[in-house]
Amino acid sequence: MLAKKRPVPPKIKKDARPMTVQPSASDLTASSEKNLAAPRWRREEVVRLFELPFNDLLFQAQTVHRENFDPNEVQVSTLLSIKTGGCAENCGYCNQSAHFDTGLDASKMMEVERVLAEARQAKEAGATRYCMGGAWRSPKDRDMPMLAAMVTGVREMGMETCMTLGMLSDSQVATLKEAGLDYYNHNVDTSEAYYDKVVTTRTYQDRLDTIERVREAGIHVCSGGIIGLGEDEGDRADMLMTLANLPVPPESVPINMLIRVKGTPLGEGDNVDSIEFIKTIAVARILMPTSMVRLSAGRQAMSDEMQALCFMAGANSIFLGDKLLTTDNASVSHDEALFAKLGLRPMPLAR
Ligand code: SAM
Ligand code: DTB
Ligand code: SF4
Repeated sequence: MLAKKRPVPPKIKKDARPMTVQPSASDLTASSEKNLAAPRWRREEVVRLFELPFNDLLFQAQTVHRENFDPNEVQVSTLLSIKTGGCAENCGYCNQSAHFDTGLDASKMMEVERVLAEARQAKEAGATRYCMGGAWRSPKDRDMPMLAAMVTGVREMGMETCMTLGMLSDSQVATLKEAGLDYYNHNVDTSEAYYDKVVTTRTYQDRLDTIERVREAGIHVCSGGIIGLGEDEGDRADMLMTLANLPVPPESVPINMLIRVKGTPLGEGDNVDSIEFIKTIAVARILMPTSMVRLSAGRQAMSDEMQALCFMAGANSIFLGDKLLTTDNASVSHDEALFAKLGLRPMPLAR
């Protein structure tokens, strides 16, 4: 279990506004109108950040981070695949697409009680948010009562709830909101220009439409992307700009390093450059000062030093648990040792 004992926290200006003001959900209407005239971030500003010398970029990101968060606290989420494989979409990175033969065993949706038993264990291990993922293009309406029961049950344990189920209709969003869903994960994954190199069974606009639906229903948005799809720095800049210029930026921004899965179109290729990955985290932190930036998939292949630099660059959330959805994560015992070495503490729940 991750140590929860907290020394006296350093003085953080909790009420300090970020250098670039990020609106709250209640500012939505006013800021959307403003945004029509002027996006929060212009492309040349974002490109300039990527072009900064590494030390300057990291210093700026760490400064923004300290203005908004306790730099030694990391939010801890745990993932569970509640419906695995057989997905109708053709995302070129994914183990769970029915379009590729990766050797993964597909399975039906898990029973509610089994999900709740797993969630209980995650809570004991130190998670404050439980993220349930379903390999769907979109869930069926007949699945919704069970999904709602999972949300309610996890919430009753005192954890935040997150789901990622693909595209949602208005009524499905309403059902999840009513059940008490705190976050919905729906990644844009890359830039709009690069999107059809990665997936062709849906459009970028489909993604943005679901994000907007979730936001309008008052559910917090979790949206980020993957580094290592063959995109270039310009695509990374565009992806982060898309997120940061949403009427309200996502409260959670997962940055995944591609896990190459054999049998997928992206199964073979060069490793992502570590410095490029860390720079992407830093730019995400600067563009979205008050969001949780999650160092997501790929940590099992990262050295402790690389993860330390990601935390320095402003990452302040991880997935804890030996498994992500279908692939291996860094082990819980390794993460406990890493937290101890770096003096990191799990972030307490705000509720
Ligand atoms: N089907 C839903 C969807 O696409 O939103 C939910 C599950 S999907 C697995 C959630 C996210 O996991 C993807 O958007 C992608 O960012 C990330 N992901 C999936 N496979 C990955 C991989 N091999 N490496 C890194 N990230 C991955
Ligand atoms: C996110 O951005 N990353 C998580 C979560 N959101 C759902 C998923 C990572 C999946 C990695 C591949 C797998 O385990 O199947
Ligand atoms: Fe399906 Fe999601 Fe995998 Fe795409 S990323 S194939 S939508 S499970």
